Amino acid sequence: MLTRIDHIGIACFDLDRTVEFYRATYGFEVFHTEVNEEQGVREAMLKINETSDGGASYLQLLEPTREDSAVGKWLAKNGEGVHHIAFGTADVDGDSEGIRDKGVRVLYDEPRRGSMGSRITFLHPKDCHGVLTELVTSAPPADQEH
Ligand code: V0V
Ligand code: CO
Repeated sequence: MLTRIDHIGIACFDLDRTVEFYRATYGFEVFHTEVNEEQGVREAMLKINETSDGGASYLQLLEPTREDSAVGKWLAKNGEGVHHIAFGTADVDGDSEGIRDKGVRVLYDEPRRGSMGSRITFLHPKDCHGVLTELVTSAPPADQEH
C-alpha cells in the first residue's frame, strides 16, 4: 500500500546553488547528500515533514553526474523543474508487481538502490499521464544511511 509522498524529485543544473535557494527562501536544510553512480545523480534530500506511516516527505534535488543519465537527458530537453514524484510503501516488491499487473510498465525487474539505502523502482511516465513515478521502500530507521 502506498502510504505517503516520499519525495518530489527536482532536476537542477547546479546542486549547491539550488540547495542555497531552498535554504535562503524557505529555511529548508539539507538532511542528506549522496552520489548515486548507477542513477547518474548527485542529490540532496531536504526533509519537509514526518508522515503518519513512520516515514517522511522530502524534496530530492538532483544534479546529473553525466549527460547521458536520465536526469541529464531530461534537463537538456526541458531545463530545470519537477522531474518525478515518489510514493512510499512498506512493500515496493509487492506494490510494483500489483501495478505491473494493471498494465503499467515498471522499469526495473527488481528494485534498485535509492537514497539513504532505500529500494526503488519507477513507472513509465507514458503510462502515468505524463508523470515519472517512483515507488520507494525506505531502509529500516537503524540502517538508514545519512
Ligand atoms: C522522459 N519523459 C518524461 C520524463 N522523462 N515524462 C515525464 N517526466 C519525466 N521525468 C518522456 C519524454 O518526454 C518522452 O516523451 C518519453 O518520456 C521518452 O523519453 P526520452 O527522453 O526518450 O528518455 P528515455 O526513454 O531514454 O528515458 C525516460 C525514462 C528514464 C523515464 C525511461 O528517464 C528513466 O529510466 N527514468 C528512471 C530513472 C531516473 O529517472 N533516475 C533519476 C532519479 P515524448 O517526447 O516522446 O513525448 S534517481 C532517484 O530518484 C533516486 C536515486 C532516489 O529517489 O533515491
Ligand atoms: Co527519486
